[in-house]
Amino acid sequence: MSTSPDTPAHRIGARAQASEDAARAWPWAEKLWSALRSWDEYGALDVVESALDSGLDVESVLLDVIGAAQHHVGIEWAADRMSVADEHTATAINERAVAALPIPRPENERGRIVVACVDQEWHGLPARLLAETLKLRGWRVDYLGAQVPTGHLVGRLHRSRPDVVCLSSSLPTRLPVAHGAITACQATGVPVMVGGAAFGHDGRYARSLGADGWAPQARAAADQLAAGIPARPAAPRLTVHDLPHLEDQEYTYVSFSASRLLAYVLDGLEERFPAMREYSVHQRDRTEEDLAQIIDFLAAALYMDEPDIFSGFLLWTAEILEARHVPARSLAPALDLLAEDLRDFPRALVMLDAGKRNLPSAI
Ligand code: B12
Repeated sequence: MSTSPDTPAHRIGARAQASEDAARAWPWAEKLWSALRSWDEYGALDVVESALDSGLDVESVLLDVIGAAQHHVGIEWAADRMSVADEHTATAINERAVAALPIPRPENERGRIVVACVDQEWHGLPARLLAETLKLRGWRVDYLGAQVPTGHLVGRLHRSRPDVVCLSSSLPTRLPVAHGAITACQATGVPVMVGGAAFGHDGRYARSLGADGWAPQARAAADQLAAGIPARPAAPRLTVHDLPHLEDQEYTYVSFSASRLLAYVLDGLEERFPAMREYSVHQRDRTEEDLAQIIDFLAAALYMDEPDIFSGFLLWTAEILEARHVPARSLAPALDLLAEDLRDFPRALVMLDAGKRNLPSAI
């Protein structure tokens, strides 16, 4: 995977500029957050307009005001201070705010970039922030939005022949799909840059999946692309060439047995965690949803051979449950049940054990 060809001095300069912009933008991000919290769409648009009038540049309003406020939405939702409906409203208002920004047609286009979320990935806003940033930096951008089926994405690349395709994913459970999308896009001869929270804070999952480039944020991505687009990919390859451990079939087994594993754990939990017998229908539904996600994250961790993906998600789930006053104690017996069913799968057992040991001791 190519690294940024710009110099360290350039990078430090760009980072200092970005943090200066972020500091100037912060009061506006707080104002926007207040408008989002009170579902005040017109108030939010006024904040954006005033921030621009105060001299903040459009890119800073996009990333340091709208992006920062959106990030805060996630923190408040996780802490149960915002409902899912509040989060949806805030995201919709922020999407409107992005659309209201003055982003002119570039006079001399640098080249053409396709920006898309991988299939099953609904987090379109992070990709949209990237797409608008690239437009501001002079690229012609085709923004394809959330959950783009890989076959249709490839069809578009054949027709529009962009210089690079930027693939976004926020959830690590989409990494197997992202891998298929990366190799399929590369097979068309178009280099692939990836980003979004799924790829890890240091981009290590992007490297394992053979992407041609990765950046942590939209600004860094735009800086890298301005310094030079990644090289055209080498010969087409199969996904298993990047991840030889997949030959053990553990990922395939867990992902194909997900529904059966879920039913097995749900049945067994009633025995091991008697408090569940008193659960309301709503609590039962939530538990089922959480367990389904735990199995999906185990599958993703097996795919990548990265126990941290699983352990990190369990910790996150424990925090989410505790914030909602749902006992997170049911996690440990659920992991035991999974381990019993998956007793012939050594990598899964290591991950389940590491995940259990990593849970907060109070659980
Ligand atoms: C809004 C939101 C949603 C919305 C998305 C709507 C939309 N139009 O985007 C909806 C409601 C659909 C949603 C659904 C879910 N969500 Co959600 N969501 C969020 C939230 C609050 C904001 C996301 C966002 O816009 N962030 C703002 C931007 C600025 O984020 P960013 O990643 O930093 O973006 C930058 C970089 O990543 C980079 N970048 C992005 N793409 C690319 C691509 C390339 C090529 C490059 C180089 C760079 C790059 O540039 C961006 C700008 O600088 C986050 C919380 C958060 N803090 O992010 C949770 C969050 C991502 N969601 C989460 C979850 C769990 C879910 C659900 C599973 C919930 C559920 N139980 O159903 C579903 C899954 C849906 C799916 N299949 O994808 C969790 C993920 C937890 C985890 N451990 O992985 C988070 C972190 C919430 C939390 N606080 O815990 N969600």
